Amino acid sequence: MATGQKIQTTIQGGLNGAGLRFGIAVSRFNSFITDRLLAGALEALGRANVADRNVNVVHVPGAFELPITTKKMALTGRYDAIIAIGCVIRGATTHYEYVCSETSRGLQLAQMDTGVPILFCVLTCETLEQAIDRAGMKGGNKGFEAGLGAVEMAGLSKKLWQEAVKPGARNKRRQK
Ligand code: INI
Repeated sequence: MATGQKIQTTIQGGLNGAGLRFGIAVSRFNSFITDRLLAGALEALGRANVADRNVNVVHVPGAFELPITTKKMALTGRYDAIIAIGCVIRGATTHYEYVCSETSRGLQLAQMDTGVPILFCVLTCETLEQAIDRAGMKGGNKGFEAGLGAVEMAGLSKKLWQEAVKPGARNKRRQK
């Protein structure tokens, strides 16, 4: 725009999680990987000033159980964002496809139904090596990325909610 006029408002979440509350649901299946993703997520939350007392970790058997668990967690109203951690690795049968598709579909439904952001930190890998790479090796740690994403989405959701309840509230406060 060459008009010199400011015609847009940018709204985004920050990376300071002080005062925000987080839930993490983590699957025991492939725990060699999910333990590392959990450690990465907790490290990210800590670096973002999230207090330990504001983080609850819930353990589930496998990725397939993440949707119902995160939905129940979201419905408590205690969390500003939730991280779903799992690791699905292709096996000899089609079981992998069912677990992957229902887990991703279920997590999307859970966040859409509840309005609470649910971060998708479920690795869907062809091999164990691919999973290891994404749990702290060559591919970084997807748990850490999900932790930062959760802080951003928690903050963004709060801002959008405030905006919906009281349009213009954020801008008025900023002008003071
Ligand atoms: N669960 C996983 O989290 N990862 C997998 O790789 C996996 N595979 O391959 O079977 C898996 N299966 C278990 C599933 O998530 C449920 O816990 C189980 O079917 C009981 O509902």
